[in-house]
Amino acid sequence: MTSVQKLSAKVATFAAVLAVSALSSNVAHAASVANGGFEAGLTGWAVVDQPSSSGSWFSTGGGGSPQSGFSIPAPSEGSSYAVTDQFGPGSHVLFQDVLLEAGSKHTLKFNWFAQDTTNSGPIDAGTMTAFGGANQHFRVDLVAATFTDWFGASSSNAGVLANLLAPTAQGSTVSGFNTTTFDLTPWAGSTVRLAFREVDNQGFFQAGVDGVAVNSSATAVPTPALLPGLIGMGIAALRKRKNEGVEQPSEA
Ligand SMILES: [Ca+2]
Repeated sequence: MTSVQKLSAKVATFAAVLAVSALSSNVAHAASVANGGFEAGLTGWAVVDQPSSSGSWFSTGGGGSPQSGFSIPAPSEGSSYAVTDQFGPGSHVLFQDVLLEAGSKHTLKFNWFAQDTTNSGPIDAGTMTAFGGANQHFRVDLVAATFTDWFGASSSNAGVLANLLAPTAQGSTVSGFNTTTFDLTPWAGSTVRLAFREVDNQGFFQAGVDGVAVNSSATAVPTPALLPGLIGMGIAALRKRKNEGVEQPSEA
């Protein structure tokens, strides 16, 4: 093996190690959702109920809703999930902040249902307040980690970075979960607040959430297309050193 060949092999090895280490660091720091399957109740999640609301978000195993007793689906995975329930008008938020590592691709996935026992379809007053006109729907938003204006009278979209699920209401009785995926890569390098928002003032409404997860993968790994360039740079460096007489060929 000539010196040029040896150096080429070293450069190729270095590039391979670089690729592997980039993958490893990504796995170690990938975005993760705490208790995304709600198997530990609502641990890791924050709940905010609009003042004067009836009801809240609850942990459930399915069967009958926690307060009003309406039939609700079995969990989409594991043995429990999060659901809203109530005895009267209210607005409820379930949220968690998620750190999205820079240099990675992030795909959010979550399972949901939106059981409106009034069968009236989504009614959107344009805000998430339960006390400003007919309002009966479920929506999912991405907001900044500093966002707190959940029930503002101006607009449901105020401060929203992205609407992940438009105002929705299914009929009754819902038999299972829907699945939504969303690309969070544009927010890589920041912490975002993932918010499940339900409002009702027309009748009983059960919004369910389960299986919330972010799948992260590396985007900054050196690709095979870069390797010839790296090897070429190594060969050029060796030739320069040889011309300067710093290093003699080890084999004739
Ligand atoms: Ca679960």
